[in-house]
Amino acid sequence: MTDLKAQFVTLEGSEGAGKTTAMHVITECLDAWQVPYITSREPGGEYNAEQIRELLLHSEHLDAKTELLLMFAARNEHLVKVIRPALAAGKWVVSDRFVDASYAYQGYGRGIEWSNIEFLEQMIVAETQPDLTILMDVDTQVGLERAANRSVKDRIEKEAMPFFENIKKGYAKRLQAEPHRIKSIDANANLTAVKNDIVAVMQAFKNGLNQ
Ligand code: Z5A
Repeated sequence: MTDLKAQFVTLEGSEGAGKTTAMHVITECLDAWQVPYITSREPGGEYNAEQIRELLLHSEHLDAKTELLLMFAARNEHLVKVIRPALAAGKWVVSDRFVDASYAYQGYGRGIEWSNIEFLEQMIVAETQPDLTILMDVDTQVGLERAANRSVKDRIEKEAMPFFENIKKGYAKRLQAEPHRIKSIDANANLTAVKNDIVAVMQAFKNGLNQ
């Protein structure tokens, strides 16, 4: 077991970006480093938050502001009951999506003002910011073609192309604002190339911790 301080790692990307594969690669790195960790996801990752996820993904209609507030309500449960206790116990946390998704989806996708999301971020996330975010950057058309193979689409996945183009712009804005934390991977590439890129990002991150 290595003595690396527990880190908070998040995974982001638009529809069909390949986050499932990315999650496997990240946990393989953590296994190899012999660090304790948990994996989780948003919306969800905790009992109440999973109930909210059901509402978010399977309700017939939700107003955009309701959607935003529910994302942050779920996030608060996730933070208070899972993320902060794990980090305090010395475990790394790897979350499939976190607050950047709210800026991309509710901000750019739904058109909610950035300042409203910032307000909620200060209130709910506060100092529990990710140390590293891996952004799976896929062309919208490629991502949608990959995701088209899914048998059942949830409420958000049913959105049309322009919505997902806006998501991509939202993530690009986050990347531009925080290039030290967010590392973008070309998720259009073949699986081997994507895996190698993720391992390289993880290794560089670990090297930075050792300095
Ligand atoms: N949401 C939000 O609006 N606001 C928020 O604050 C948060 C979330 C936190 C649920 O998320 C929804 O909540 C999500 C955003 C919103 N809605 N959407 N859209 P989720 O993470 O549970 O659902 P998801 O975005 O649909 O992700 P996913 O299905 O878990 O992962 P993915 O990246 O979209 O896809 P994948 O399953 O990893 O890969 C798709 C397919 O492509 C699969 O068959 C793979 O084998 C294939 N694939 C993957 N990589 C490659 C490469 N490199 N080459 C070829 N084929 C590949």
